[in-house]
Amino acid sequence: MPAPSRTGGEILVANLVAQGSTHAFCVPGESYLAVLDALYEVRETLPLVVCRQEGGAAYMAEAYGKLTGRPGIAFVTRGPGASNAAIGIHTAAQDSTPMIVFVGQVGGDFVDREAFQEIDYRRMYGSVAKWAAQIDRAERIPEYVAHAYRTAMSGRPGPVVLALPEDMLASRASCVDAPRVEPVEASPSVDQIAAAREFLAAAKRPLVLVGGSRWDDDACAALRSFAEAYDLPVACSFRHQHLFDNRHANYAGDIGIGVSPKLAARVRDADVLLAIGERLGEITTGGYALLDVPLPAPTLIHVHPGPDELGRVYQPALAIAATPGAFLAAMGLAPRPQLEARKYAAAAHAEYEAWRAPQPVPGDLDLWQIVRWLDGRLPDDAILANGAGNYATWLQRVYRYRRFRTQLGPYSGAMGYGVPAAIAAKVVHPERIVVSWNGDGCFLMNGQELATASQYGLDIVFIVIDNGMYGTIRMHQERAYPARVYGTALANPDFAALARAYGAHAETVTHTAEFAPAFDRALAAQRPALLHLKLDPQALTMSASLDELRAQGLAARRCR
Ligand SMILES: Cc1ncc(C[n+]2csc(CCOP(=O)(O)OP(=O)(O)O)c2C)c(N)n1
Ligand SMILES: [Mg+2]
Repeated sequence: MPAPSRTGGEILVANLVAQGSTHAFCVPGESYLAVLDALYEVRETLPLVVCRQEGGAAYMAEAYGKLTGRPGIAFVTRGPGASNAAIGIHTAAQDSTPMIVFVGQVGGDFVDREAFQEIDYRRMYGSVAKWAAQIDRAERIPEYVAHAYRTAMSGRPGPVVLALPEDMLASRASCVDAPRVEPVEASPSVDQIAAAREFLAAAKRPLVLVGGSRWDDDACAALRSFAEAYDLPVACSFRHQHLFDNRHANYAGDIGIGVSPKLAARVRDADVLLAIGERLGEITTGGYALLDVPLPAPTLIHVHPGPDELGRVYQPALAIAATPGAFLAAMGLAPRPQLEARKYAAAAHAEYEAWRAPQPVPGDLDLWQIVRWLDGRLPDDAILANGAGNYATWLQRVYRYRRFRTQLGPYSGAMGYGVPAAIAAKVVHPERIVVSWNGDGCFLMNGQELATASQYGLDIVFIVIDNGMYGTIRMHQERAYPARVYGTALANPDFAALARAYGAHAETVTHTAEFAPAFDRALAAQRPALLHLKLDPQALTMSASLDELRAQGLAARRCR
């Protein structure tokens, strides 16, 4: 029997369903009405989440990719919509997250005239996306969608941008849908495993560093058994603490912005460094200073699913193109290494615990205590989402992530992520507690998505840490140009009143002791809830006050 005739929109949606897509995030546009019409038919199996800004929609799709390992889907309109979505596409690229952004495009009859809102997305996103293409013929949609899924998920995952000319979407074609695709597996060779075991067995000061994507529950379980069998300390890269239970006796801490000096020393002093999944980027290497370029002092065993990432900056002694799961399964539980190395793991964990021990901070609201309370209060499967700013360092340093996919944060350091990522988390896991952790600057980058949370009845707890400034930049300003504050102060709205206007439960918290009961009321609200935390501007960093930073900056300037 010949395949039935369908519109491009119908073929596209049928192929997303065939790929197992469970949600799509959008801001609508007249450029892709045929897709919206086809989505209407599958609203039960592939529900659409309509957002208020494409930056929010793209972040949600990116977070969906982190939460599921399959591409998050965003639909945005031509020029303006595609431009707004850029931040999510860039984040997916830096974070190695599978995502597909479909962009409406002018019809073939107007193309290349710079028609209304026309952009060539292949050129616009050519250097950011992993693949950017345009589907010109409806009968080729199944081929493009299958290729987009495979590209987004395989090797080093990343974002794909597919442009959809309006006339192509409305045209009819007869074609067969593509079957569901899985990411291409990459496995180590027998010789590579033997060599890796040999290096580790001889190591006296080994360190495992995990990060990147392509992890799954089995790989995380295998990491745990592997670390226990070899008695290895395990450090997690920036925003990847969820890969290894932070309470585990072998957990050594995270290596990213604000790395503990003792852990940084362990990286420098390691004799064998086993990096699994992490691409060894700028943030994980302390600005390429923790390890020498191109030949690091430790014997580097680099395991990454994308062959292009191996030896990109650091020349490994052993380069293994493999997924974390395939590598760890092949390593198995080989004999224990030297006794000396075993003591090493326990010492690294003791240092981590000391690093998260509270220190005094100025003001009535103590984030050390608040995050410690959350650490005890939240169940293991609670999901915490944050963006970028000094406020995030408390969470990163004090909260102990226990389970895979409970941490959503941008490796790219992009602001505005905490609100939309939390929405994606609650959409994917409605039964779990989701906490959105934001600075005042960060929150207002995508605070409009509170409307989305309210529209879909998502009972997320949004926390806004208000210090009246873009604090991170103020910190850098006081260090480099002390006492010349410019462009970093913020006059803020009443965040609780703002949240109430969106239909959320909201409270303002000014003292540490008020936080716990307010948080419990927020959890019980059964609708979006926001806690506005007023932080003393002096509590600018976890260890130094604003005045101390300024004094240090002034002293440094006198020496210059
Ligand atoms: C989209 C984006 N714009 C700008 C920056 C630069 N930036 C990094 S942190 C920061 C300030 C964050 O302010 P806030 O959320 O209030 O957190 P705080 O540092 O005050 O705790 C800025 C502007 C960024 N990382 N991302
Ligand atoms: Mg701030």
